[in-house]
Amino acid sequence: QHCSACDSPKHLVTECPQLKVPPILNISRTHWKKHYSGELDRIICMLFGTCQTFLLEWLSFLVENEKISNARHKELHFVKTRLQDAIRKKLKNDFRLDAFGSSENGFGSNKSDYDVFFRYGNDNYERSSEMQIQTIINIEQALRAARFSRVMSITTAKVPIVKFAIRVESGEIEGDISYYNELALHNTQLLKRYCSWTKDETLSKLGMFIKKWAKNCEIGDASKGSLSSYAYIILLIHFLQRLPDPLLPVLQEMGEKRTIQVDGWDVYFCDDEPMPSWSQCTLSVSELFLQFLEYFAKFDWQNQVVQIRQTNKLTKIEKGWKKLMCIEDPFDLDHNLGSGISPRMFAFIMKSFVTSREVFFTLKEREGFVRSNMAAPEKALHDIVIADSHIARYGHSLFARCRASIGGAPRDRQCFKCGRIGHFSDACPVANS
Ligand code: UPU
Ligand code: MG
Ligand code: ZN
Repeated sequence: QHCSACDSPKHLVTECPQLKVPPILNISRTHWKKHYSGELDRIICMLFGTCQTFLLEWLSFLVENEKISNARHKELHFVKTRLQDAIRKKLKNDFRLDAFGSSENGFGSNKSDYDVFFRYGNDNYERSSEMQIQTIINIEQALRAARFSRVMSITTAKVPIVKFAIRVESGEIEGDISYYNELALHNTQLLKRYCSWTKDETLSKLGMFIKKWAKNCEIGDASKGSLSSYAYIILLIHFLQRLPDPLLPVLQEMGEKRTIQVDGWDVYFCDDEPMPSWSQCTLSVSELFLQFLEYFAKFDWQNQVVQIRQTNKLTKIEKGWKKLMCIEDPFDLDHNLGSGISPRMFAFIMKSFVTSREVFFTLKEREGFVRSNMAAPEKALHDIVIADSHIARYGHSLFARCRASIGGAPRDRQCFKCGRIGHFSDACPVANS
């Protein structure tokens, strides 16, 4: 009798301590809401960069998640030009580059990577997998020759990419180039449109906070066996669509529905300007964050699929999906964003939801911090700076508490040299490049 999850001879998989998820405690929301939700709101806003922006530069050593700035957009544009120049030297054919992902979808920060999609100008170009890989290798050589740093192609992934880095004034920008990845352009536009449906950038704020929270808990990196940040955004949109007072509509069901085919999938969604005051939801960002954690801690993963394309529920039986976590891509309906999750990782992700919910719910008053003084406009600037740096530090200490109570993520499937999944250390492309 061996445990099929951790290989221990001492118990069966049903008893495996690594697969145990702690129980979900009942916590009174009223007390928390009255006394502490305002502080968490401030932490979330601050990471986003909308509180006291004139102070943020000074605080940037504490706050590193500001939403993408115009200066950053200019730098990204410069990188795109450099990429174009480099590739043009190597490839004879006409081509174009389009940015997608976090730099365009409303969930990007000044630290996000830069995702670029390469295609030949002639759209009828052959797209066989050999052709794809050859193109990726050509791009890799072009970037090496142009002295981009850390250039490396990953041709074994579902979507082959070339990774690169480049120095710019503000530091270093990392990026990925993929080939014929047109659906990603459409899901980028869909996410961006969802962002425009919430007031005060609520969706962007929450999404960026959740991405940061997931990275902090080591559950936000698909290359290391957990979920991509894109998957967390899909979880978030799903949750906001299903609140008693929904914060978001289901855009793929709205408007003058018609079919728009891309790569064999329907990429239609209602792209109209959002209706002001469409939502009746009055929950604050901190309440939404905690309910998000609770929703997925209690989610019926055994039977249900998380999806954002229809109001009706979707079951795993209907899809014929059997994985532990089923998260459907909004357009590529064959793509389960949770397909790479092992039983151990699943348990670890669930534990992160349950435990973080408790950490954030038991927000305690910070030492030496007087809440009533916070917003008073007559308060000296000096005091506001102190209060803001306290808030930022407090946010960090909460994240540290989450990490400490969850423990480290399972690493059993990872290469011990680079920490990624999909190969073992003797075949590590990072160590051998
Ligand atoms: O469409 C997807 N599906 C995914 O499962 C993951 C990502 N994406 C798109 O790539 C989506 O538009 C997202 O906002 C964007 C950026 O994702 P990121 O920063 O994780 O970079 C990805 C990279 C490393 O996984 O490979 C993408 O550049 C590319 N990738 C895809 O484009 C990976 C998986 C994939 N599609 O399905
Ligand atoms: Mg990205
Ligand atoms: Zn490796």
